[in-house]
Amino acid sequence: MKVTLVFVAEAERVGFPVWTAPLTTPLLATCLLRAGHEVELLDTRLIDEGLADVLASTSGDLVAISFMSHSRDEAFHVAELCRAAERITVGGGAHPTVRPQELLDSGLFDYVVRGEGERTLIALVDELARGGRPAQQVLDGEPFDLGDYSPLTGFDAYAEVYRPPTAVSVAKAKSLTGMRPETLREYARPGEDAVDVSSLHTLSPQDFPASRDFRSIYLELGRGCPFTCLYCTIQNDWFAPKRARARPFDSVERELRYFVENYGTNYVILVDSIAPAAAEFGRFVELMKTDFPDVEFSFNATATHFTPAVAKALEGANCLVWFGFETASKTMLRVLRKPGSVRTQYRAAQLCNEHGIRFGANLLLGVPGETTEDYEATMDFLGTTRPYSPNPNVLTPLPGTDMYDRCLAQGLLRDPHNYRSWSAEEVRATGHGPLVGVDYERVLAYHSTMLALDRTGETVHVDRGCHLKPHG
Ligand code: B12
Ligand code: SF4
Repeated sequence: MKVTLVFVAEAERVGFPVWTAPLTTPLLATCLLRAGHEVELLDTRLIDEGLADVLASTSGDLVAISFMSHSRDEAFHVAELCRAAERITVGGGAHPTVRPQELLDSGLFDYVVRGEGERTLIALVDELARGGRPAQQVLDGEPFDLGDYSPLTGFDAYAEVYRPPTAVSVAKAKSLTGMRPETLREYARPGEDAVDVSSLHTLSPQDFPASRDFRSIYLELGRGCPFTCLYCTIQNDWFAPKRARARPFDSVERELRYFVENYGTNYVILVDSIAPAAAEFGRFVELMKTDFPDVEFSFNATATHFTPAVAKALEGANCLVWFGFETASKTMLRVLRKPGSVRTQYRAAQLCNEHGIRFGANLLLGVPGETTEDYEATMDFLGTTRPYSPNPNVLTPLPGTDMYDRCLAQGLLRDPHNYRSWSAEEVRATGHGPLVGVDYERVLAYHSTMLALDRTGETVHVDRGCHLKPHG
């Protein structure tokens, strides 16, 4: 059977709409191919215009659509177009997992897969290919045996993402930078309609925020997070099992080598919720130090997992650690059900500074009940520890989390059915945020003060949504 796998997400906007190809659909595609099915990939961010025509030109009998909550409306539109063409539609990913009934109630989806899709999607496609029709519409994803995780290879749909072009037309450069064609012509190659992307990297961050050439990939060492942070979708074990599972190291290493050798990958982003908890994390760090010293890598860690042994192993590695600190207020840490304590956060940051390890700090602003004292405790922490990159985010409660349910019950959600993430810019422009009763003027003031502490000296983030930062 032929399957069209569609990834629906928000464009990463700056420079190129997709900076890093997702793992999700290439991994599902690899599993489907291994099971003997045909596959084609589509990513809505790479379609400039004419989505309907592009979809109509695909030929999968079944269209499998992956999306997070904030992209629900676009994903429903894709499903609508496919349904009109009488194709079978299947939804999967974070939003279908937390709100399966919403998909069925829309009448646009034949099936919804909750949680991990590798085995369940194949079982579904196998059955449909045999002419069967599963009785259930909501299928619980059977956890993937990571022992079966084949190394991924490149897919044509993402060729320009794995290795972005070194030169673009003046018209493209205009759309990337918003600069006038006359000005851009000064950067163009003599007599040619081509601007070297390296010259765009020299522009001010307002015009072109990336100051270097990123050829990045996402990579998984394993899965599982034992914690239940109040605001995070991963708190649910129906999203993915909480127990730790490790991917065979050989599979990780082969995938990494493939992308570095074939696409010149120079940045690896581990998507693991807590990378140092992965069984082979130490081996991975060693491999990066010895075989790929020029390839930078970033990963998520909790303060509790950042032990002296981990810090020692990372000394001299070309890496950036992202800590989900969120706050340094004792009260707020408890409210958010974060693992560890303020003391462990100071210890983790201190270990980084002692061992010369660059670290970023994910921070949540606008949590109901947060006081000026709470914000000041976080400012003290940032001022003392000086993360390389503080990354403040406005809290938008995610459906399927206890944070969302509590805010809903207390009548705090401004628009419970709008799942879009709020950026500080949107809060500034509208004068309000996703929650009622939160002092967003104060949120914005701290947001700016935190950003001002940035030490990167270069802009490597996308709208501060941070393309180089998978987050827990
Ligand atoms: C890497 C990552 C990112 C990356 C890359 C995202 C991407 N484009 O691929 C970046 C940093 C860009 C990112 C950004 C955001 N992310 Co994010 N991200 C993750 C993270 C850490 C890992 C995702 C991943 O790649 N996993 C590995 C792949 C193989 O698995 P998977 O995607 O989970 O898919 C599996 C199943 O879901 C299922 N499945 C998925 N799709 C489909 C489709 C079908 C048909 C089927 C059958 C099955 C299926 O099968 C897959 C294999 O098991 C998760 C948290 C986590 N640990 O899972 C959050 C997570 C997905 N992100 C989340 C959010 C909210 C965001 C942002 C909105 C945050 C923000 N405020 O800006 C943005 C939006 C970005 C965008 N452009 O649209 C939430 C989603 C919650 C929700 N209800 O939707 C998560 C769950 C984090 C959380 N703590 O709650 N993110
Ligand atoms: S925020 Fe990180 S540590 Fe907390 S539940 Fe989510 S993935 Fe786990």
